[in-house]
Amino acid sequence: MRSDIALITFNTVPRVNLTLKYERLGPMAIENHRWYCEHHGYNFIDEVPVNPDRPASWAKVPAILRALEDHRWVVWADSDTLVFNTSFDLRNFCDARFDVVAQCPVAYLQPLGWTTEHSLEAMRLNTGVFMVRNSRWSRDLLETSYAQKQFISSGEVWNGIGEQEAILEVLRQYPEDFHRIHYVQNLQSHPKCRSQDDIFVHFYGNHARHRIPESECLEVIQRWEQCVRQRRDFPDDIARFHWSCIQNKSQDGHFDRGGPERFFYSQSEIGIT
Ligand SMILES: [Mn+2]
Repeated sequence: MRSDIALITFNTVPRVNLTLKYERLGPMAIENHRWYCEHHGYNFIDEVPVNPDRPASWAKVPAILRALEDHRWVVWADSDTLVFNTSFDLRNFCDARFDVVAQCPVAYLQPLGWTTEHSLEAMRLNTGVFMVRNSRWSRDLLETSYAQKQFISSGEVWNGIGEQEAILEVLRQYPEDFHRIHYVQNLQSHPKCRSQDDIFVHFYGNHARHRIPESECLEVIQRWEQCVRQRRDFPDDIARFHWSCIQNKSQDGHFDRGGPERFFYSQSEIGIT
């Protein structure tokens, strides 16, 4: 099938796998995105070569470059995102005056208490979901970012640092190019702040503190999986679902990245007391 747009989503279960995120949410996201692509006629790519010398998150950069060889626009969506607003056609965002389409960082982060200045300084581009036009500038951005080897982290558990920091660093060096990024309002949102029109919801983060018994997490996740299979709207317990995906299976606290407040939730939002 030929298409002007490709959407890429790649999931891999890490060798040291401490949460349900990549084993359960990842495959759900692949199925959900595949169906979204069929619905709108986008090419769907879910096989991506991984360079064993870097954390898997880096694989998005060469994968996008490869897909740009035969598409006018390439959409990247992480395997921790789900499409909620399936009727929205991403072609509405394809505007040749811009090279990158991204969620407006201020709209994304303000509900979480971030100031405008801090949002723009710290997260001018969130690479969880973004769109790239096939242009010389975009290819240069991706190639230069991939060469920023100082952002390659090591350690058996990924610390969340990687390709986004590399891309942000390159962007910071060329402020005169900021206008090439087209900020839109509803491309992706934090689960806590989702509005009706938001297309992707990003269930970001991992290694949250163990707070919900695993049997309860599995019950929540199974209900959500069923909605993906049956193409139904997702349930209302979005924060509890998020937590069920990102919390550590074990209580030992070895890779504990924090409790609910660290992820902008209250205890009651994730259904604990
Ligand atoms: Mn993500």
